[in-house]
Amino acid sequence: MKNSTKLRELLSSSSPEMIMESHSGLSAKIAQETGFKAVWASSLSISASYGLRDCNEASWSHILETVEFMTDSIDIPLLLDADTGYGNFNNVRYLVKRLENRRVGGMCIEDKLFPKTNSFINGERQSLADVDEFCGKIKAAKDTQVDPDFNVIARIEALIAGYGMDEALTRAHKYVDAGADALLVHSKSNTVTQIAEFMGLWDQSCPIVVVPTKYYDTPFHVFEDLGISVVIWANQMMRASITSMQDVTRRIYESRSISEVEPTIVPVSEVFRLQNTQELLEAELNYLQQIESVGGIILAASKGDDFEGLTKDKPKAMVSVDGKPILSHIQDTFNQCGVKDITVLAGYAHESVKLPNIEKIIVDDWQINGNAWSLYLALHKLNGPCVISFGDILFDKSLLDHLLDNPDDIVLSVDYTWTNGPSDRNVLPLVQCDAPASQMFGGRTTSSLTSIGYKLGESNISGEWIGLLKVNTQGAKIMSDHLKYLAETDINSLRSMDMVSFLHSLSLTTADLSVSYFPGKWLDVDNSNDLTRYNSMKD
Ligand code: SPV
Ligand code: MG
Repeated sequence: MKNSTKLRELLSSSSPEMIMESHSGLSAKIAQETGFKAVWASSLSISASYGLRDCNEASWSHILETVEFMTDSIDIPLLLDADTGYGNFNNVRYLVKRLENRRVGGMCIEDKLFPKTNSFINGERQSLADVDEFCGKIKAAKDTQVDPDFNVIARIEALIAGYGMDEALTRAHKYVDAGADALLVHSKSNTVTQIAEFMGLWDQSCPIVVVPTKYYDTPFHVFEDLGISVVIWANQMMRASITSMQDVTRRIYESRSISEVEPTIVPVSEVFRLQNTQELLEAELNYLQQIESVGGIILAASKGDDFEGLTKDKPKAMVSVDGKPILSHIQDTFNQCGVKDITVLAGYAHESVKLPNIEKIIVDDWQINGNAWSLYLALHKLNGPCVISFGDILFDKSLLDHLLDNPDDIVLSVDYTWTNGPSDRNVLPLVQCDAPASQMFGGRTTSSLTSIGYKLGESNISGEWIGLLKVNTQGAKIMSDHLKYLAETDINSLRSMDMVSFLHSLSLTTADLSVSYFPGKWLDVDNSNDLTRYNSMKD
């Protein structure tokens, strides 16, 4: 049903209906959720929300813009408080067109002069519009509307301006004759008596709307007894928000903290709900190119025996390098490359592995279990694109970018300049590949892995695996299937297996492994010498 028709039904219903003030998309939505069947776009409230006075300081196009946000956020009809129509009959005609285009159910125009002033500010000193001129506006509005159900409500200010009951009644009849669909009879009396008197004299030739801002303690049944059609609660949302904003800002100012107010205000999630954020998230799935999120698994269970006192109460992954733990460096590099969902396998002194935004899986018996076992414990995380890293390496972001750019299923980061590494290292995970890296610009940066191990013949070594690899969805499946296979066939050997042996076993059975060649720019942090080396590398 059209908004205009819905509003028309409210105006003509046999018992009084309520319309709630709103002044923004948000407040309109709240009114609708509460159960109100229509909203009053109040000039006072909209002006106040702009920080302006209610005397046409806000231009009519400002008002219409707000109205547009309001109608967009609700399905119930909006009745616009259109002041005097923002000019003469011609402005009214233009206004009606614009309102119809915006699915506004109706407008209320008041018989005062432009620019008008709010009725409660020296109301008795305000001049009324000439009756015939105002009837011309009503006629112009009715002649302009295309939708026969669009509602034009004429507002009578005679009682407020001190012109008396006769004037109010005369105007009421003339406005009905001019085509008004309903009349808003305004009163600033503290009691309903003035309205009651009017209703006693009124011939019921059209619906009557009231705004009991000043006679607020009138019981609702009185409106019913008087034959009122619609009661507008004209400004309570705006006034309530002022009370609330004043209270909350004062408390924050005085306590210099937001902790006291936090439990008294809605959570941010409620704001998101009112904004219908969920709909956007769902639409994004439909319309935005989906970037697969890449997970990160960091194998950091071991102690690191060569750090002496440094690993007394924490694993080597938590040893500080350049002011923060190695693990934080890895996390930062992961994050910079878009790897956000990070899981750490912690064993030795696992309680010391505390970093924000990292999920921790605890590896029991870390002394006897190898890091392939750690990976097995993280099987549920190996269900899509993923980067797997040792917890004791530092590497440049460009290295990870390069790795992630490789589309192959399982790709190992390999340093082809491995012979330049520190000479005090003994067992290195070396790889042999189909083709060596080319150091020429634009040359070979990837190859297929043929063998991985600690003891490869000196010849044909293509490089050193640095302890970093990535899998795509297919690679993750291949890898987790192999882990499951090992667990089923020989769980004890899986328990003691390290990653190099695991990758070797993987390469022998199912998978094609690739390498992403890279020259240096990483460091295996195994002892205090490496820490010194890191610092000198930096300098
Ligand atoms: C409004 O809400 O802006 C009105 C009603 O026009 S009143 O403020 O009572 O005049
Ligand atoms: Mg108003």
